[in-house]
Amino acid sequence: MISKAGKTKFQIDLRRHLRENYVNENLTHLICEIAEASKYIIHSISTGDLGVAGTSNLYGEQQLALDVLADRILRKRLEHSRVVANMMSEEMDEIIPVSPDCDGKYSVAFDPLDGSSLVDVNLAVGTIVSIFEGCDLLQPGRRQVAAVYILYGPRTTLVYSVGKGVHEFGMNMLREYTLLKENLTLQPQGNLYSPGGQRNLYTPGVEGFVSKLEGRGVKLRYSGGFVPDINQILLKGQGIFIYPHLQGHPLGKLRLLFELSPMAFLIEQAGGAASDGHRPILDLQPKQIHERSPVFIGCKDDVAMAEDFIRRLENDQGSELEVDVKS
Ligand code: FDP
Repeated sequence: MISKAGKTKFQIDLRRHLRENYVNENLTHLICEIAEASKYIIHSISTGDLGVAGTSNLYGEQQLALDVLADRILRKRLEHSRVVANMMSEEMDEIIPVSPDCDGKYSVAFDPLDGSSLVDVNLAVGTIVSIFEGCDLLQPGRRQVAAVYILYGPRTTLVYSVGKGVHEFGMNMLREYTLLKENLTLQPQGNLYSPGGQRNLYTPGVEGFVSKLEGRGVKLRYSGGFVPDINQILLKGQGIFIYPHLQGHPLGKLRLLFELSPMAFLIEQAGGAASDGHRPILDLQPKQIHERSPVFIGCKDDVAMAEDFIRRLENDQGSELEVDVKS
């Protein structure tokens, strides 16, 4: 409950907030289970082994022990939730069936520990979750019914949307999530930017766009972690994050299903936009689980400006955007 002065009169926990927003019982249960899992993940991050697990994921990247742990924690929680039909994790190479009965159930795609290369240097990391109704996970992000991320920074916060605005919760001393801010909203244009990828590999449209931003006096604010960088934009109410197509890497780096779709859902809910440089991220039909896409995400006008630069300076629209999971 928010008073006229914008102050929280008393603490509203996550479950209560979901109920007060008429979110159905199963989805409420699912989001609360994800929140429960995050308590064990933050515990592992704070106290766990930062060494290498000795395994590697699909892309040949070494998995830190914490990736493996976070993945296991979330998977177990979802498996036993009784409301999940299918799930897939950024750390796995195929969809994991949980229940053959899809009725009233949800399918969940998640990145258990995004930004894991930042763990050893003690920078902020996060968990990202995308939720669809029924069994199908290979759907455009616009069909998500909910998206959630948890940011493990100096404080642990959870941000969710079920398509009725974007809301931020903080973990208190009792490890409960209580409401911090409701209806996070983005301005049309921002004064900060978070650019991923190497600048010397930028294509003419992206280089033109970034130079234009810099000419406007926009400040560089990049943490190297997708969750804290998106959280910064949502909480400051402005800014743009890009991980563009690069020379030699036409699909950029970030994964559509585990990272981009859920963040695009949240950013659009806050009045912003997310594009692959040509069309909204939420309209992209994924063909493969680990598909990647370039991304320009944040304030609406800034995203539109990025698209405009790419349209004018790169005439090979979409030609390079075929599926490439190896690059
Ligand atoms: P990480 O590899 O550390 O897990 O997609 C993952 C991600 O981090 C994002 O969190 C981050 O924005 C991006 O990759 C950083 O990419 P670079 O390795 O190119 O810096």
